[in-house]
Amino acid sequence: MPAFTLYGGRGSSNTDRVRLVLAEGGFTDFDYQLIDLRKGEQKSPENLKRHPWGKIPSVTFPDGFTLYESRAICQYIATKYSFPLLPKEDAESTALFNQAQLEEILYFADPAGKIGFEKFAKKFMNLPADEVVVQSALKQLDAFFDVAERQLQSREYMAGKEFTLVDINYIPLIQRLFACGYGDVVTSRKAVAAWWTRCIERPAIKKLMDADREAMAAAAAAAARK
Ligand SMILES: N[C@@H](CCC(=O)N[C@@H](CS)C(=O)NCC(=O)O)C(=O)O
Repeated sequence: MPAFTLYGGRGSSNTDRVRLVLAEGGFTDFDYQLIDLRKGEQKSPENLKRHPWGKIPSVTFPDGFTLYESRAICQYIATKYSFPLLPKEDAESTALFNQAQLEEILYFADPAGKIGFEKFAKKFMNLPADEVVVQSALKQLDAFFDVAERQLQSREYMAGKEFTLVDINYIPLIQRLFACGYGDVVTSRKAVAAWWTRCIERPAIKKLMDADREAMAAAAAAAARK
């Protein structure tokens, strides 16, 4: 029996966050169940039992333990299976890690998520992007990456010298920014661009991102043939 089941979906950046942590940890002993967002399966009674907000991802363990919220799932899995993605146990390392986690959630995820929704997700719903929302989110992202640029001039990764979960937390939404044509918020800043390259050149991350890119291209080609 697999160690747990991950309920997630294609194109879901929050699911990808968990998949990236599992890939980086080299962990394959899990079952992956796809929830189809376009069919609204996330709002089904079964999924609501796992995730009271009717979203993905969530994980369930054979003993019934269930968890949602991608960052909480990532942290739990990294702790449970001892992935080297968490800070050292001293108070200062833990505090800096928590600080970096909060910066990602409070200053980055909202504007980046808005661009992902307006420019990426809405395409699949045949809805037009709200350009006012996009422009305002881009301004916030520029301000965020200006700060990140200064920080990354004196550290290799978001929480310090080591690659951690916090760096992975950024990857799916930055991928969406590139997919939507806004990769220059990263590539135009020297230290941020170097950090991004360090992250995506990690073999396990690269392998998963390449596989996802190929799968997306194949799905787009199949849809175009219909
Ligand atoms: N904060 C949550 C966000 C979860 C979330 O918004 N998931 C999206 C997919 S990426 C979803 O399920 N959307 C469908 C819906 O809200 O109905 C997390 O990090 O897991």
